[in-house]
Amino acid sequence: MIDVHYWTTPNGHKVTMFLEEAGVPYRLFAVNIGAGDQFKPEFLKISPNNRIPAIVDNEPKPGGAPISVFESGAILLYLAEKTGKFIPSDIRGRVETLQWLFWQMGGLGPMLGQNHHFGLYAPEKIPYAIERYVKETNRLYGVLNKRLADREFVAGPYTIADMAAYPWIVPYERQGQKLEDFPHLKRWFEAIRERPAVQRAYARAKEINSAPTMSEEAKKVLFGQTAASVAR
Ligand SMILES: N[C@@H](CCC(=O)N[C@@H](CS)C(=O)NCC(=O)O)C(=O)O
Repeated sequence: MIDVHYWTTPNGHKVTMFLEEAGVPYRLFAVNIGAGDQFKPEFLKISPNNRIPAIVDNEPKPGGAPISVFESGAILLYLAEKTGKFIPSDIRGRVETLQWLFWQMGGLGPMLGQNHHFGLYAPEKIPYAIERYVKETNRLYGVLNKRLADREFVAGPYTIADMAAYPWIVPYERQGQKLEDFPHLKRWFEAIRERPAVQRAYARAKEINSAPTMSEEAKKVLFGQTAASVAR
């Protein structure tokens, strides 16, 4: 049984997408990041960066004490290695998967996160910042579109690299993008959206929270964090 410390955001969906697809039993523990649950000492013990998601594997493969993992890319890789699923076992397929997983973790996620911040949440509308991240989002969508021109999924077969990227494309309209401009990405996006496991993962999210995470109260918790925020 895997314990998933989770909230209903793109990085949270990555983990439930994997677990649903692989048929691994799991329990969801809500960490309401808009209410400050990510600063609770028991959560910081397993996720010292005060971010969801984190998991605890109560039955690690070698036995022994439970293993906890934070960072969604590390979690996907851990689960793929544990189950032998959604990462090819040959070195070429593995490298394809890992480089696109890291591309998501280092590029697509952080840049689209800034797009959301400056476009939707920042108290001032700063044209330079909005334009910078809408354009960078557009560039990254272009990279993914090109990659998908001659293969079904990012690494060939469906892998953790697709699971990492998909939830970040879901809010494409709010990111100032049109899927019609990226036909291969659109085909990929629609194919993943139709997967029963993806639908189950997003349905689980609704059981935990159906309200938008962002509110004026949540902004006070989420923005302006400093070292003091995690020193409690
Ligand atoms: N690189 C991290 C990013 C995780 C992340 O940014 N999580 C957000 C929700 S999507 C969060 O927990 N935010 C809480 C906060 O900002 O205090 C990962 O991929 O796991």
